[in-house]
Amino acid sequence: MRLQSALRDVLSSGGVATHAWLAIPSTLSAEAAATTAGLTAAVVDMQHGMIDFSDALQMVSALSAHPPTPVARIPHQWPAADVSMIHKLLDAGYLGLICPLVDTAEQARAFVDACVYPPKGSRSFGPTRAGMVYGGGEYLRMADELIVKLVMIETQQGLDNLEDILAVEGVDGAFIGPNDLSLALGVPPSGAPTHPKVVAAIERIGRECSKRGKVAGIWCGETGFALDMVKRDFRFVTLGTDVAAISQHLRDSMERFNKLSSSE
Ligand code: 3PY
Ligand code: MG
Repeated sequence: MRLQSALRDVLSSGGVATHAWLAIPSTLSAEAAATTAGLTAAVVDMQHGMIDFSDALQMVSALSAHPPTPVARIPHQWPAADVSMIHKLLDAGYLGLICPLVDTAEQARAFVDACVYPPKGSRSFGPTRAGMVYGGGEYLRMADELIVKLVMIETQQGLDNLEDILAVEGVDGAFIGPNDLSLALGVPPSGAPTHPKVVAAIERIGRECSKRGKVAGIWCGETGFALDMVKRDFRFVTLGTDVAAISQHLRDSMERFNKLSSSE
């Protein structure tokens, strides 16, 4: 398996990276996402997804056979964040990590530090699966640069400290959680917010990222919203989630079934 990251390639070239969001602990749904042509990444959500480390390990094994880059959202924010979980996810072969609810530059620094080998960081060496599947020496040489590190801005404190957080070396960009951000601003949670306060915060985060050449990303609950965000220079957007895909498909089928059967 060649050590390469579609996500790093797309982000470095200034392109738009689309991703699937996975909350179901399943290699099969991971493969359904990973075989979708054109998708840049698949994110395994260990914060709100029903996924623990042993599921995440099976899922990265399934994902890494396909072009989209395997990314994980770690389960806990700082100070509860478990550095050894970060090490294990990277050792398992994840090539991107997302840290939820980042409030301060110190937290962003601690996150990056855990993702990067000495002398720049303090990641412990032992890439048990990553070294094996991505080719040992090549992995050690490339890992720090290739692994995408995104911090989530979704709290009032994160907004207050935005500039300092984005200034942390090694942070590739900000990923917005629109639901938590809405709640933080006193607005009902939404995966496609329209409230002016939330829209203004999203625009500010986008602007501050662009100024510094960092990536702005956002979790999107609707495709139209994702496209709208791309038009505003957001470059890491959600195209769909496994749970919503199943629910939506069944709702559509039920509606069609009921319509067809009542017209007979
Ligand atoms: C949010 O909207 O708060 C998220 O973290 C998306 O999962
Ligand atoms: Mg959130």
